[in-house]
Amino acid sequence: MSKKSSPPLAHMAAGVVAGALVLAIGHLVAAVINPAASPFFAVGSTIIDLTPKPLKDAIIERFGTNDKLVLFISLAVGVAAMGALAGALERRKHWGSAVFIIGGVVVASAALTRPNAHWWFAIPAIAGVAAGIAALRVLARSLDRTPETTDRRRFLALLGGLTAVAGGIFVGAQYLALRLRDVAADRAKFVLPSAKARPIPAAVSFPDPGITPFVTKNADFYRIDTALQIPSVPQAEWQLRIHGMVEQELVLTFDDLRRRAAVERTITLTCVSNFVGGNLAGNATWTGYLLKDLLAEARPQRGADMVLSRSADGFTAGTPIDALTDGRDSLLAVGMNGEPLPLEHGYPARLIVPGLYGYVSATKWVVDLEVTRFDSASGYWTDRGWSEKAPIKTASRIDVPAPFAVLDPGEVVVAGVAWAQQRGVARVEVQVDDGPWRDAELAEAYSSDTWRQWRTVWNATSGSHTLRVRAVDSAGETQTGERAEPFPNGSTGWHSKVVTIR
Ligand SMILES: Nc1nc2c(c(=O)[nH]1)N[C@H]1C(S)=C(S)[C@@H](COP(=O)(O)O)O[C@H]1N2
Ligand SMILES: [Mo]
Repeated sequence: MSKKSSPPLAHMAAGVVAGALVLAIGHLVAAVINPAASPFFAVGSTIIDLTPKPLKDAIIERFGTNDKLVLFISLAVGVAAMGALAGALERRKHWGSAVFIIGGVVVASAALTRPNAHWWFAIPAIAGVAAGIAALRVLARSLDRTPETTDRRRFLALLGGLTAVAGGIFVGAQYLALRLRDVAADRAKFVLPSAKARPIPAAVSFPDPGITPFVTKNADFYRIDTALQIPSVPQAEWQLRIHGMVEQELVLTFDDLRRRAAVERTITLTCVSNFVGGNLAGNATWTGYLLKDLLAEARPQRGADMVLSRSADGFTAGTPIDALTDGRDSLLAVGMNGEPLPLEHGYPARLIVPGLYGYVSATKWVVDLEVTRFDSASGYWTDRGWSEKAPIKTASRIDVPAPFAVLDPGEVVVAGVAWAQQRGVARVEVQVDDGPWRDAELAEAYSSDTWRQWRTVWNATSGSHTLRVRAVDSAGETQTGERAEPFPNGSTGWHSKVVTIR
């Protein structure tokens, strides 16, 4: 039985390398066909769509916006485990190939059920599995020989060589995908329509170090989406179809848009998944077109109460049609802080709706607006249990002092931001320990759709103290202190911070 005496570990290693080759070849073929069909992305996106809500929340809470990295690492571990199993089973009667074929069927099914999939989305999985099986056989054959030192050395060389080849192919495929659809170069050629925002007065900002800037830099703006790879939509290919319950269906290209008047608006965007005190909120100046004008051209029918927006990669959001037509600054945005939209923030076009959380309104890479009804359509997150309608709740945050700061007694600046989009922040109050709530000083309000800076100077005494903040909106409604999780329609509760004074 010397034929089967090669160590199981060697077979498992062979399986892991063959598994890496499945991914690499699949990724390469997908780079040519459609990056969304890559085994890596197809399975990853399917996992994102299927992950139960509580698990997803736990991951986001623990890892924040590194959630995608966590997913990639889990995928790599999963593929390695499957490869090891295949390698171990390949020792007997090529059962390892069966493992790869079953895996291939799962991957191909994931690819075929992606939004916008075509039958050829199965090809990367098939090509990858074929390459993986071939590699597994070659490696197993090399192991099946009497395990003498020279053969062992040859096996290790083969293993190392194939690992390098798999890695090289993966990196090459990434590069090829970028070159074939160089959307960054396309973005560099995008000319923003001219529009002038109302200037931002200096008085909207306090000079205190560490305070959140009034306008968030694009590079610092939070990013939340289900996209494992950014959809690439070149400007020449982009179209926005407005259809459904309308009198006049419209298909708009950028040439069409350039004949219309553009506007610029500063609006604070907020994610429903933001925990109290979290940083999933940002304020930017958006260049774009008023959605109420575009919708008016399509003439929505009576009875329509929702617009279902859809992205190039199949994400959807259901927005009350009123929020798009009631006169607020709801935008089809193409620019962010004077630049074309960054790729990860929706290039070439997205929606921005003041007063609504992003998941029901802010569709990035938007290509389709269907005028419809809440009783006949629903958005991505609504299908997963989040509320159908989600106005942004009044919130306030302490940014200064920094967490766990240790400070000297005396005058200490406490400062931060507060938001209540559409209503506006009228007051901010701060409490030290169990003392009275005192009014903070407010920076000038830019508009009711933007957050507002606040500050107060506290005469700190030695010891450990708890600072708390709450905002009051312009209707006189005080932010609730009742604690609620983000699910299903936004967290509530007062942000507090413990500071130590020497
Ligand atoms: N295509 C697409 N658009 C999307 C999402 C998404 O997953 N896919 N997420 C939404 C959510 S939940 C939020 S909070 C905002 C975040 O926008 P940002 O990443 O530009 O900050 O985008 C919205 N638009
Ligand atoms: Mo969000």
